[in-house]
Amino acid sequence: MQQVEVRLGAHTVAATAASAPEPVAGGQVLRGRTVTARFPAPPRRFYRHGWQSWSQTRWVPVDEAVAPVPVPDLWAFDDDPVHADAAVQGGAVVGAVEDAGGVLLLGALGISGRVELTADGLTATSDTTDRWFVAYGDEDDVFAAYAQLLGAVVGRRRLPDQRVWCSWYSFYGEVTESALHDVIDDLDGLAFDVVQVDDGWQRQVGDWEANDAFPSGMPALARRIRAAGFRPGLWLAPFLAHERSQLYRDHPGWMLRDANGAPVSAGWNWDGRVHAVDVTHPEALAHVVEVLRTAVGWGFDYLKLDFVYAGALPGVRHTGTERHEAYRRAIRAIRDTVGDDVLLLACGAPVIPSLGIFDAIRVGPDVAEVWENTEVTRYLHRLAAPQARYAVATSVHRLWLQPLIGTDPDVTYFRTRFCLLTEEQKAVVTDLTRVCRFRATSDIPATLDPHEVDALAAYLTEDVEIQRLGRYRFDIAGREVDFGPVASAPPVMLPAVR
Ligand code: 9PG
Repeated sequence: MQQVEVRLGAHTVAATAASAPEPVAGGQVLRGRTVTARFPAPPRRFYRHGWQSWSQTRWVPVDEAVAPVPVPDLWAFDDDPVHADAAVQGGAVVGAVEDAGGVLLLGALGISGRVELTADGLTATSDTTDRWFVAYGDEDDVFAAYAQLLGAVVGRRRLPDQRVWCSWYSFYGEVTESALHDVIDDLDGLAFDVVQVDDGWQRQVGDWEANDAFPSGMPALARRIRAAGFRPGLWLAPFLAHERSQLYRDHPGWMLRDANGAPVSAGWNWDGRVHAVDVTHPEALAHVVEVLRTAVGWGFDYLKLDFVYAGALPGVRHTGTERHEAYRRAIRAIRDTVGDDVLLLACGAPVIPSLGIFDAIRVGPDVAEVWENTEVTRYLHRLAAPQARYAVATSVHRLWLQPLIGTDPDVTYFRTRFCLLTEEQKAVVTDLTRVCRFRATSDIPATLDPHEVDALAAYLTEDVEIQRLGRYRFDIAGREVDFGPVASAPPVMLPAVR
């Protein structure tokens, strides 16, 4: 390691790296498994980039206390469990600080790494790369330059605007074939591209066959969706095995294990423990790939692959491959199998390792029919739990990814029935879906009032021009929209209960 001076525009930043910095477009490249960049000026806020889709991502005041991820064993989906107890602010792959004059960004030119806020600078470490981009200047410029270089390393896939009807936020786990038949009829005349069947169709998480609520089977449902003029979409969580699944019972040897040989917990959901498939096990990966080949064979060509962080959890792997590399090889195998024409949407996904392979990614936690779930935020510190406010806040902070991948902010609502969001709150979520260029809802026309059906129909066909005016401000078809009050407000939390 050596002390180096890094010229960044008119500024010079002191850094430590393995060798002299190399100039690139918009900044410099530092080399080393660990590098640091010292603050050019006293920092005010730290850009904390969450590990996976649902992990909180925002500008954190530098003096804000670090809230630990609560009970990572149960809620493995909140952030990277490896850093659940970190004592300092940190984020995955990229980090930045804002001072009075600009933004200092330090980001891996690779798929994994951690950037932490230390007393006098940003410190970055990675197991998969020794190349880091460092830049200082205007926020948009430094993030755009990073996205450009990152895309050259990990790839990019551009996605046309999407208009998706998704079953989850109306039916949740109670979805049935006959209910979907009614919805498909009801969607007639609405300009959706995709009708996506979410969680609830499968026998068990891990057993990807139609359950008794889908007596005609999945190929028939895909045909029905397509006959109605929509692209058939399907939800799967291919890297999970529920403790009550056949997969888990039949193939204990395919599960990711901890150092003591016990199956790793991938969280608690569906009324039980879920485990992670070791995607480096050749038979396990062959099985996962076969599941996806089958789904495509049924006629679904829009696949929402959920809870895929399970492929990158820490643990003892069959091959010993680094966890993010293991994840990436598995999703690459999936892409190679389904081909380029199947639209792959990542959800609950490690963000940067998904670039270049997925077409789109969920960029925030789930929305919900409530603005804030105070029990889970205030008492459990779970900003990744479903609630509209933090879904908006995290998604807004991920827009710099747009040149690399489609950004899915989750669904919006037009309905007043079965929804506790105010008109203003629904408008914020709806505007976010416009900015993200990913318009989705679970609303069922039959449960909407006539003026709500009209609003939905207009939303699906509108062609709005969007211009970014600032970190949180946008011009949406001539209207100025400011997400700042929602996105920059600190989370409302009490001391954690652990
Ligand atoms: C299906 C859902 C939907 C949704 C996904 C994902 O923290 N949690 O307990 C938690 C539960 C569900 C969840 C995310 C987090 O939702 O984002 O769109 O597909 O799975 O089960």
